[in-house]
Amino acid sequence: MLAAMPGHSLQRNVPMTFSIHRRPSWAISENQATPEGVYLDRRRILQGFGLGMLTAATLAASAGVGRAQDADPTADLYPAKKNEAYKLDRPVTPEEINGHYNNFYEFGTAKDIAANAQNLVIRPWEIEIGGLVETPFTIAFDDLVRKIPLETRLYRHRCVEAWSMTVPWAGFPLKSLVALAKPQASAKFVRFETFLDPEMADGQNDFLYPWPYIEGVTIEEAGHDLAFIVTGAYDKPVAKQHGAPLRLHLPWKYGFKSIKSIRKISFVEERPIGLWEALQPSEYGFWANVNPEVPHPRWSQAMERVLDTGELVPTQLFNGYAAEVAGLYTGMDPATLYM
Ligand SMILES: Nc1nc2c(c(=O)[nH]1)N[C@H]1C(S)=C(S)[C@@H](COP(=O)(O)O)O[C@H]1N2
Ligand SMILES: [Mo]
Repeated sequence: MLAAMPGHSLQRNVPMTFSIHRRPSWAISENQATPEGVYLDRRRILQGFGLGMLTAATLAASAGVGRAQDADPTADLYPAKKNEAYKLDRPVTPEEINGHYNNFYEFGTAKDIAANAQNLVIRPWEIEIGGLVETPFTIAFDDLVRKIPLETRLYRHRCVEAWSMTVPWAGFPLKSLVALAKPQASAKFVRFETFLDPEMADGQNDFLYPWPYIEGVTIEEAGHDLAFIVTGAYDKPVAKQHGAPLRLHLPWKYGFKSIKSIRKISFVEERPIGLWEALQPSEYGFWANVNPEVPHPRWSQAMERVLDTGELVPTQLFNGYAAEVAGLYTGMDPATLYM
């Protein structure tokens, strides 16, 4: 049994009628949907995650939804050149698996929010960069994404709920964006904020959560080469359910730190308080560095369940990136680096 984030069961057996009802009116009909990434045995999804009521037709329909729109103006940037320095110890998770097993609470608290997330409007999309910088500015995503060369990196992702996936992300190091922002010497943290639009994202009408989604890292963490701004995945612009048009990925930290659909980046002196920390500080801390020996208050973090295969494997310190990132935390007790 997988663990779930606060107040929610995993809802593994929710019928997929949810996504059918939420299909936007412009969605193409099922027989037009020709998902290009159908390279997996669908029965594996059905069995592996107990989604017994999920039909192949429903899956194909929701996979096709994202392609019903106008062509993405950044599509020419993909595939981005692969950075061979980033290798995996396990296969890449099939696109359709992690494209249908998401945490994006703006679009609902279940894992099957992919269809509902197609309501996310990603153009125009501007990113506000401010706080302790030389000159605050706003930049259109379509301009930003052409300012910094894109690369493809294979990364591991470990959710605090004890499941993991591997993704071929494309994007650029966060440090390149920091350089563009020109922070002042007094900036100690970088604070990220997701959009706030309850009409577009119906999950934001759920007043249990302190919207908008916020996350933060230290300026040193932001300068680490592993900290990555994701703009693409699977050799095309990143899908809406994964946090289009741009999201963060910090592979050595629990997944909730990797904020999606970023609208605002601020350089600040005070440590930012993320949405999960604001909601439940005893369970979700600022550092959130993956550590098999520090249990979540309600479950063990010793093992993780690999998406697709369902295999249980040992969790690794810093999610396997200790050689790269441990130096960021010298002198700090690894056990306290969860909170
Ligand atoms: N804005 C926003 N960002 C978010 C979340 C969210 O609910 N809203 N969920 C987080 C969690 S808990 C995880 S595990 C990852 C999931 O990313 P994926 O759905 O692309 O696998 O996104 C993170 N970023
Ligand atoms: Mo997560």
